[in-house]
Amino acid sequence: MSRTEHPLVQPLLAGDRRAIARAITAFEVDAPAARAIAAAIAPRLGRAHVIGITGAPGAGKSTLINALLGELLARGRRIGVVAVDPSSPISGGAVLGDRVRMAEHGGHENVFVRSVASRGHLGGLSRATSRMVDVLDAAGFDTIVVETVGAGQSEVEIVRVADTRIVVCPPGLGDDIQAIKAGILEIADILVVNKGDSPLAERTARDLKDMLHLRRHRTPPVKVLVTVATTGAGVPAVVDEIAVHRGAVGVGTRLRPRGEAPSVDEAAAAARALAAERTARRFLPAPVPAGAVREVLRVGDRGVAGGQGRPWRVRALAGPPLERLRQDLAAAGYASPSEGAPAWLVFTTGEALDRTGWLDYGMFLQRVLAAARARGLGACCEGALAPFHKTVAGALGLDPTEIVVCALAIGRPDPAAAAPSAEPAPLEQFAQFHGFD
Ligand SMILES: Nc1nc2c(ncn2[C@@H]2O[C@H](COP(=O)(O)OP(=O)(O)OP(=O)(O)O)[C@@H](O)[C@H]2O)c(=O)[nH]1
Ligand SMILES: [Mg+2]
Repeated sequence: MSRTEHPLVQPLLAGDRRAIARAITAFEVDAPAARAIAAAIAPRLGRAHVIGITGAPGAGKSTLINALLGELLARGRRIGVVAVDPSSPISGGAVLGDRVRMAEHGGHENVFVRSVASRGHLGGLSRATSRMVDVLDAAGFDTIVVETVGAGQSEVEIVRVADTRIVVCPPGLGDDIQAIKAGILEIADILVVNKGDSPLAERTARDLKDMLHLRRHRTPPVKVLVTVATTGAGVPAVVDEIAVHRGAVGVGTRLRPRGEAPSVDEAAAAARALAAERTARRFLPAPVPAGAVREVLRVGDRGVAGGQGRPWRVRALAGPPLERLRQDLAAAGYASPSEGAPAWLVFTTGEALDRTGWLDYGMFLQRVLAAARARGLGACCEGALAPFHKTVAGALGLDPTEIVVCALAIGRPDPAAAAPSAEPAPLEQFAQFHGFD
């Protein structure tokens, strides 16, 4: 590999606008230079706070961003904007529209606005957007705003890229709200009802607040704010709330291993993860953050009926303690079905379990598995560990009453080595139906 740095890198890091624009274009068209630039700026990333703004077409996202720019500039920020244009034939004018709507501050030396088409990214829009955010981050913008239309894939992208997600809702009647609820409401860290000058706005805000009650508790709690983007009314409160959220979650979400990203909608993600269940056989060396393990175990433990005891004990191992256990097990003749996992969860029980106890234990394990997968972690069940009880007990200093159940090897799965999914059995083999039509 050449050691010469790409000529765009230094000017880009110095904030040169032409260099920024050219680097973004390189990522947009996936030019050969993109890789070299990405590698050179990688160590400089993670300082910017990324705000994702999504919502229905015409909700006023671009107008709101323009108003936010004014407020953020007044607070001394340097802001980069990436507006993803769906580039459908219908909204073919959107790029121009965005430019006009953000033109007020677009020329300010502390603002850089770039519209990008959502089509034609060889490496995928999500990656391209993420890289454009990287360019702006490396160039020293402390706040980066990404606008996408809330339809299909784009909200997923915003979840990955943004530290703080704002969903902009137009005022509407009940049915519109239901449509919002079905999709993008779940991802919001802050909900903004824009077009507050409409008589329906307050009502919409109330409906949204009611809906939030049905949702899982979030920290910080999701606020519903009303704005008139065209006049700037309510915008300072949005910027205040953005600061609160930033304080709670920090910056650089897109750069963290997926396991550490804030969970979006735990239940839905867990369900999807279950459906995509594959056993991981080999793992990448990336460590699993302790916070991710804690959350996975908390999710697993949830759903226990009130008052019920917990038959499970878990030892989470990484680094040298895990290495020692592995060595002891290998010496005792244990052949692990997994390779290179950066963490193990060793499950034990301190009780003689009856049938109900084992059912509970199995369901607990399944929840842990689903939670791990929902966080982008792969898992491999070390189901044959029980006969090596003595070795494990010795290595971990288990209580004399404790019995080894199994272990889960977890980590970032090596995609090249996933176990083939099991052939689905014909339903008749295990299920009978009685009394159906
Ligand atoms: N009355 C009123 N009109 C607004 C407000 N905010 C935006 N608009 C208008 O709504 C229209 C759409 O605004 P945009 O900012 O382009 O909306 P958008 O969500 O970015 O639209 P797309 O990017 O095409 O999805 C424009 O005509 C704006 O002037 C507001 O608070 N009140
Ligand atoms: Mg727009």
